[in-house]
Amino acid sequence: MSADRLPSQAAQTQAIEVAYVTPAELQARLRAGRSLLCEIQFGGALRDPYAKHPQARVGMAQLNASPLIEAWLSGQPVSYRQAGPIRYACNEEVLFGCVALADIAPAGFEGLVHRCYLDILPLLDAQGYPNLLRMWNYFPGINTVFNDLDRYQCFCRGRFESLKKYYDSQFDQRLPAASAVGSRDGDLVIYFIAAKTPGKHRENPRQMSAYHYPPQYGPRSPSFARSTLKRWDGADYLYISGTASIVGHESLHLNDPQAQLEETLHNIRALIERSAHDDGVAFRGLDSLTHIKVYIRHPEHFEPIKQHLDSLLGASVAALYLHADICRAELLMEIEAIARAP
Ligand code: 3EB
Repeated sequence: MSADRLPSQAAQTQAIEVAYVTPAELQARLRAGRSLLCEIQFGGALRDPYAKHPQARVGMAQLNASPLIEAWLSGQPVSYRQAGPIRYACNEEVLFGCVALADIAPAGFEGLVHRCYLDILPLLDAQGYPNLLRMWNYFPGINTVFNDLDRYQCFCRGRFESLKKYYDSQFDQRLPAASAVGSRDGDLVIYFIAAKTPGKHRENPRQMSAYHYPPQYGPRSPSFARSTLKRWDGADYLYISGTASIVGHESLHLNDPQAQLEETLHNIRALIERSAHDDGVAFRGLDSLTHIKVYIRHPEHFEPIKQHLDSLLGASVAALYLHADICRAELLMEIEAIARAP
């Protein structure tokens, strides 16, 4: 159906696409008629602090040579709105939202997360985009311990309580794909894709569902799906959550970045293959990846990781490399990705 559409027509109706681009490349896309759904900058300062579109700055340095913007674009007209601290952009199919909150003192962090999620969820219902597909969560001090829990565990409890309260008996089925990663400084930044129509949340056969992790990882388990499959704009998209060297529920290959990378890729391959098989989508393993974000704890691991990924995936995959803390102290890296078919 979309194959006999002219590319220009398809581009005009495109609901959503992501681009990792320089500011100049972004300007070119906007001049070509694209609209911004949201702009995320890693490190540095906001390009245009008074822009009308949703945007955020994440306090995370980029390891790539030239700094890139994560730009979420639409070929359809977009309207911009705001509800309290949540800024969002809507088109015919998606609502893209973004919140940046000054990260308050340790004792208040869990409550901040809880309130933030309880602001987001009813807004999505009220606006008619009730289906969360993908969420990103960034905050500083993710491995810092406060009152026997680290901030990731505090985050997980705040997120769990709000999602459980809101989704109730549908909790397991409605959790979206997500990333939760530690920044160096700055705000708690949460951004998300919600849609009028649902996606399909898909788990990884090699990993226990994070929402079933045993209590050794924290009093409330991480509330996210391993991936979300969504068909739009004439193609199938698999939004793959942050993925690390975890098999079952255990971290593997401590202190071995190369082995962690290979285990992570094994997990991503398994997710893609599971969806290809169960959903009958024509994914071709890692060849179907279009975008990756690679979070690296120690900058000295960047070169070997990039070399490995370049030789495995080729130059056609857009990549962002970020200096970040991973939620478990023993994890050295994490990769999130998007796969597309055809
Ligand atoms: C894991 O598999 C590694 O808490 O939202 C990856 C992706 C991870 C998302 C989240 C955590 C999250 O448990 C960490």
